Amino acid sequence: MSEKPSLLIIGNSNVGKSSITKLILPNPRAFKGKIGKSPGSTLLIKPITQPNSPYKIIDLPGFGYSKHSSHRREEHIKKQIVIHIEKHYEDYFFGLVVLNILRIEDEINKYFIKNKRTIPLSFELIQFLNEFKIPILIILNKIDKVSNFDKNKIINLLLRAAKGYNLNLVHLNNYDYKNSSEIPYLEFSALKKINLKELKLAIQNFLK
Ligand SMILES: Nc1nc2c(ncn2[C@@H]2O[C@H](COP(=O)(O)OP(=O)(O)O)[C@@H](O)[C@H]2O)c(=O)[nH]1
Ligand SMILES: [Mg+2]
Repeated sequence: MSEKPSLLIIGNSNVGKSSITKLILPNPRAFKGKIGKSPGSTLLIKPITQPNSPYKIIDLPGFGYSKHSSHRREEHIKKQIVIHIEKHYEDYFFGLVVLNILRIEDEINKYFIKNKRTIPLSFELIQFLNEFKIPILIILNKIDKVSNFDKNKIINLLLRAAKGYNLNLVHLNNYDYKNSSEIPYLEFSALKKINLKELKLAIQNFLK
């Protein structure tokens, strides 16, 4: 059934998954998905592909909690994601874990600084994808919304916290494609198309 390999785009609602999907399609204008609309709380898996794209894109919600649904509902979605990945992990050649750079400090403070026995949900998601050997790139989206100073501060905090969970994050520019023990990250702006070329290149590299 899976003719084309799949690219996973995963992250909480409103982080920019649909915006990024649109940017990496060969024909962005033909993109039918909605930007800025949060999907229903059920997991709707609708692969997005275009005739001249060598892969299909599957957009999934992250492990996070949103204001709009109950904790129980979110747990249910998380379970569905787990079931989907367990069943289809072999179809995925690459995954983009999309984070909103503005939300990182809060998440790390909540889970890492204040309560050392919990794990930030983004890290839990990354470890989960790691277990299934799906190579990932962490996209720190919406960097157009922060100053350079704050961007560096947030990234340093993220790298330090990740180390605490044995996750070695390196900038995509310093990432060694043969060393799978490191996880690359890339600061990004879907709005300003910052690092779009680098993202497309990374996808091509993993597609090989
Ligand atoms: N400032 C800024 N806004 C963005 C960026 N990426 C997405 N957005 C906006 O964030 C909102 C949610 O984007 P969307 O792609 O629908 O997120 P999704 O729910 O993860 O699919 C929309 O209003 C987008 O225009 C970005 O890089 N910078
Ligand atoms: Mg979306």
